[in-house]
Amino acid sequence: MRFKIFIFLLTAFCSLQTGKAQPWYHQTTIYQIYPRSYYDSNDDGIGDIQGIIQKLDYIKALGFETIWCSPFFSSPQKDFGYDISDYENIAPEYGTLEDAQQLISEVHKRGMKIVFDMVMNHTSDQHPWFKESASSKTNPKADWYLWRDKPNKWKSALLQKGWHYVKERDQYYWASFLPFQPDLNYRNPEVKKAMFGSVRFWLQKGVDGFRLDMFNSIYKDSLYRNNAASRKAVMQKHDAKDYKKTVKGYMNQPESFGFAKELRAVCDEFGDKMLLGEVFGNHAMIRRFVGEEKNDGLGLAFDFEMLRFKFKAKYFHELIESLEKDFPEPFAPVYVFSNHDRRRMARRLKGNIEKAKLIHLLQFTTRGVPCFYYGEEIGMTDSRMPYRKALDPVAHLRPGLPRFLVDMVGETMNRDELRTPMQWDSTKNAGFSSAEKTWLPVSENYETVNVSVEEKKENSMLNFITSLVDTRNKHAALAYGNLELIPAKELPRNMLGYYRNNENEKLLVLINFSKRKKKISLKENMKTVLFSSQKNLTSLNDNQIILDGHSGAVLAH
Ligand code: TEU
Ligand code: CA
Repeated sequence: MRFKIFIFLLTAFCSLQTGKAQPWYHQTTIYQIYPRSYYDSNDDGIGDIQGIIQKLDYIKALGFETIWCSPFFSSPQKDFGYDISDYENIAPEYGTLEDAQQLISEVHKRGMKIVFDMVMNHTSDQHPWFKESASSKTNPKADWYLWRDKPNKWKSALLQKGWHYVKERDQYYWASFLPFQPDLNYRNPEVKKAMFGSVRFWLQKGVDGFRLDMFNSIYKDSLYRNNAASRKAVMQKHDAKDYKKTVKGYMNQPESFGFAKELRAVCDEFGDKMLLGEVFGNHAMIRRFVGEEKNDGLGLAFDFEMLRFKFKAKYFHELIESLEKDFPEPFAPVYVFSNHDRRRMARRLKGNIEKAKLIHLLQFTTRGVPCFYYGEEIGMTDSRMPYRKALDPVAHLRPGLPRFLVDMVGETMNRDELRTPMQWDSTKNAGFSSAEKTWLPVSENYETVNVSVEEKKENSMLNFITSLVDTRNKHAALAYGNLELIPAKELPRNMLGYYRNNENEKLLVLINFSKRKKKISLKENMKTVLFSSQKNLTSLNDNQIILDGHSGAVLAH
């Protein structure tokens, strides 16, 4: 007993010393891989698990700790893996269960972590569970999905028809996303048991956690009320105004917040595991998923508002301020600027790599977890591909919709454009595969934008990202220190500045969003840790720093 108390005190003391009171996943850095596009090890034109294994040293050298892989489980691939037909097996084009196990252990050998993508909200319509459920009203799985005699007025997440007719049952099933992705019924305890079984299956194999697909819609209003009624059921006084606008009868149900805690408890059986929720909504809503009082729901959740950032100091000042206010310790925000669904950063910034560097500078130096999409480290951009030839089913939903309208809002309906193969070098297929045809065409710019070219170029995005992640890894204050924003009026126009402090160090981050050169007088003598640009204009002398247009710096005492 005494020994136990001693160990307890010792651990408490050590965590005070290192500041590591938070779980590892609040201090980590995440690199997202879209397996189909990362590296093709057997030259069939499709990226695979062995391909990822071959590139682990590359990711390690970049400095990332955690890898999140988009799904590679058994699937008819109609939504490229987000339509799962067996949660405990691997689609043959990606490899085998042994490959997945090897991936986990190779990641761990390098001192890194790996999280898988769990799509719990829906299965594929080819999943044996659904086939059985759809076969009659009386089979043992009849109640595993959401069946109704008549549709209500809900629309799918894509604002399309969400109820789909099945003759065998003379009924409709609900699908929050695409018609071939029927939603599971978590009010049936057997469904929950089966899904938690699959979660445990992977935890037993050593996976470090999960990214959770479409977590808002896990539960639907049990009475299938049209949206007006369900608003009241979950709204509370402190909800922000726009809550009313976003709530839908199939989203954000009280049971979903409870489910987050149950899932957390399952993970806790295996130690500290990352649960990263794909949650849409305002901060108040996100807090319901991560925990209102304590961080006892999902460990982390995305805030996708920032994907549509404005390249302005004011925008980021407000973003950081609100994230600090709404996710103070023991919570941690996630800083995400691109993923496998939305436009890449270079595309949003019209190819301006110096600007993109600044967003990343902010992403890795704020308090929270940076989540980084593969290829961003070389400044990959979206290809432009006609919607009618798209492999992505989403691109075919509104055939009459003029492309320029989608462009105008700064998004794309064709997710193929941002899922093109990783550009490794200037050889055939950008070194991704030596197949005649890759699953998606390699981007046209691969001869100039690739890992091998950028490794040799001093001022490249790749070299910047490598030093940036390294800076974050070397300075604990960036991973877990406080964040103190400098009031805008103390800085030149369109500049952002903040301190990151812990018990041992104090760092200052300065970012010039303007295209004009800026001079800042520092209160104390500081030295440079990192500059976003190697240009001569960015310099530090006699307590004064001159920042070139669109450049930034990290300084330390
Ligand atoms: O996405 C859910 C989602 O609502 C969006 O990000 C969506 O992909 C986008 O608005 C469409 O243009 C998740 C996954 O991230 C996505 O890849 C899957 O297709 C989807 O769920 C279904 O599982
Ligand atoms: Ca392959």
